[in-house]
Amino acid sequence: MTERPGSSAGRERASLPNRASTTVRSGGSVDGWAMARALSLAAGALGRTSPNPAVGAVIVDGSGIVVGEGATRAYGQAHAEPVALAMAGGRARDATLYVTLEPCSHHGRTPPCADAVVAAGVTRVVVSTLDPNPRVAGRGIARLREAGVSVEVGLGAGVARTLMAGFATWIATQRPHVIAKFAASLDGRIATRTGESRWISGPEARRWAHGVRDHVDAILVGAGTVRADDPALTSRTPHLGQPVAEGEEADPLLDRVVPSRPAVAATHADAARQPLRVVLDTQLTMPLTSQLASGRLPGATLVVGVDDGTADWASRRASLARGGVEVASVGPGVDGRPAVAAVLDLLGARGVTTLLVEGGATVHEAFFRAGLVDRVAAVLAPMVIGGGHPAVGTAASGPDHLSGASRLQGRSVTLLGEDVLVTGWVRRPAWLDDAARG
Ligand code: AOF
Ligand code: ZN
Repeated sequence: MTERPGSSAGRERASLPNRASTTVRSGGSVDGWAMARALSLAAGALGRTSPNPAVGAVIVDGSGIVVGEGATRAYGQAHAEPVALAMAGGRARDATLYVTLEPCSHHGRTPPCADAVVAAGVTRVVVSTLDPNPRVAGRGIARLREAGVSVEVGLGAGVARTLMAGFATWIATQRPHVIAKFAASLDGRIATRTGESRWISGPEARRWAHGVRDHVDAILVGAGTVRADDPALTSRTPHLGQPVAEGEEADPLLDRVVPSRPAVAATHADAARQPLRVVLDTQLTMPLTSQLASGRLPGATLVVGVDDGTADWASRRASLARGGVEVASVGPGVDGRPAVAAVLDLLGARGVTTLLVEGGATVHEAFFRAGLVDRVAAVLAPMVIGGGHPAVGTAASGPDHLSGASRLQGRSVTLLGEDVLVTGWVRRPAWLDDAARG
């Protein structure tokens, strides 16, 4: 199954309004645009389903009419298929289901989707990718085939897997997928020597950054960043870019593919959710007057320190707790700060599948040094500061040799206004490149 290059007709269809019974007009393969729509729905649910993967499903009847569609709901609630099947009702009989992940075969928090698909009389299922969850891993497809349903696997697999990189990492390691993000000058600085940082990147890049926050599960910064910038770490610009068009690459890190939320938000009880905010603060010395400690922000804040057993630490913990901040302790790393691997274990146990690390330099360095960065998103602004604070580490830290540098694979370069966004993988999950099986 191949994906055709995006056409204007494909784009138009892929952005059809979120309602059933939309007639296919002309040209293009039904498979192509229907799966593009399913991928758009999946992308729209990112950040609202964890630790469940965000999946999209579209049901098309024999005359090419969309009779149902849906995306995974919040964790513990419906998977994508039952949402689409409920919309289709009796019109699912003899129809084709397009779904970005293999329908599940297990009794989890919800009954097996594969059984619901069979019971509804769907006769053909087009799946982007198998489920990396070992409880499913091909069994959903086997179950469909045993029931006489025709199943094809692989359409849109690259896109679907990129959208599910966080889930795949979490299911394999019980830790989140880590994206290190920073905005720097061309000489790699995030502030002048006096600490001035507003603004190095332009409005488009800042808007993009809010869009990324909207589909990660958690954002992490160090206490130094809280002191220097007093950030809110909320997502305030959820509407970015275009829906996924037929044949187009979709990537949650790239502006143009983050779909507008409204069509999907209507299906989500927690549409207004915010990512978990995480602060690494060894001694809990972040200001109680900071926005993050104020208790006035939507969503939750978690401060992770290293409990030294002193009454001081306990009393600072109590002060933070009074502002509605949760405090956790993990063991120290070599530098006495919270061991970042332990932080990932803690977040993974809370169902965080994708973590956006926003700095500052010490925190970034800790994640790079521990080899725990999966992906980098660097915004480079067309200016040279000529000194000041580096984005990662210090002039005195870091590897002795370039062989110790984190080189990026699978790079993408995108213009964001006057700035350049460079993304790439430091550790590319093997799952992304597995040949689609089926
Ligand atoms: C699907 N469709 O939309 C999603 C699936 O605990 P449960 O019942 O919610 O099951 C969670 C698992 O189901 C999850 O780990 C993944 O394997 C699969 N997710 N499956 O058929 C969906 N989100
Ligand atoms: Zn399911």
